[in-house]
Amino acid sequence: MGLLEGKTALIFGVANKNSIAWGVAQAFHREGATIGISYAGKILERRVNPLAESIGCDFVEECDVSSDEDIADVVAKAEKRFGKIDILVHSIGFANRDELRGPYYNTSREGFRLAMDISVFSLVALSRAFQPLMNPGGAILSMTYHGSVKVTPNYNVMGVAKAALEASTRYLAYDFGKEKVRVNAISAGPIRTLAAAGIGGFKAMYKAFEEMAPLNENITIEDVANAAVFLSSNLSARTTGEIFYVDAGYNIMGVPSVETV
Ligand code: NAD
Ligand code: 0WE
Repeated sequence: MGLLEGKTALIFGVANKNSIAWGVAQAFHREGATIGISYAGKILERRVNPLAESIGCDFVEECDVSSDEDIADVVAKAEKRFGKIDILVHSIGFANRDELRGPYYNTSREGFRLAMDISVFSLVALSRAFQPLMNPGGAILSMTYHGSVKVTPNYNVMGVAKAALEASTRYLAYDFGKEKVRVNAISAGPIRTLAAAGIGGFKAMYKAFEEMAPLNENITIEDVANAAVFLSSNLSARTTGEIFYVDAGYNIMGVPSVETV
């Protein structure tokens, strides 16, 4: 029997087959969950529809999380279709590309606002909007990155946004405790997804990551997805407000290893 049998999950942030959110959708399907998918923007529709179909998911809704109206619409549709839900997955991040290079102090006011709105406030807004639909025993999950606590050159405003996302995870965990809903975040090592495409120096960072991490391996969307299964299932029933690292151990290192590999 699957770990998520009888549970309904809504997953935000599927862009294509490389998306972490898509890895999560597949793993949740494998574990017996009923799945709804949300994506941003009409152009993604033709990519996301066939993916959803392949796991027998026919709740596929467009939602731009910077729009209160879009959020209200997807909540109404989810309520109509599912009644209650058990799991909410937020796998969304965005900053203007020109904010992801050069000094952090060059961040513009509007660039800062946009990154915080889409990457952080959206978790708060979705949590509030879905709160009346969440079953006790449910879970809310988001995706973060270690650039929130240690400097990753060029990650810039996204690092600051992830710090706010992780703090939001703790405040939401407190709020939702009385609803018996848990709120956690997965801190994933670098993965070549759409959100990593075209980032200057990503390839070199990927290689350096592999050398530094105790397990000497990069991580995959399947690794993240399996952790998401755990954090959304009853196996993690007393874990909330936590930042759960799926990074081959990279974050525990203080200096790179000088041993021969
Ligand atoms: P991705 O590009 O596949 O996913 C990002 C998603 O955000 C896309 O589906 C995109 O459509 C969505 N999005 C952007 N603006 C939106 C808006 N206004 N409304 C709704 N959705 C919007 O890339 P990914 O790597 O799977 O990213 C998912 C999450 O994982 C992000 O929070 C990212 O910061 C985080 N993360 C990624 C990595 C990595 O190395 N790829 C590592 C750690 C954490
Ligand atoms: O969270 C992320 C990706 C965040 C991201 C990426 C993009 C690229 C395309 C947010 N917004 C955009 N906007 C775009 O236009 N990661 C953890 C992956 C990532 O991104 C980096 C990294 C790593 C790691 C950017 C600079 C340095 C390192």
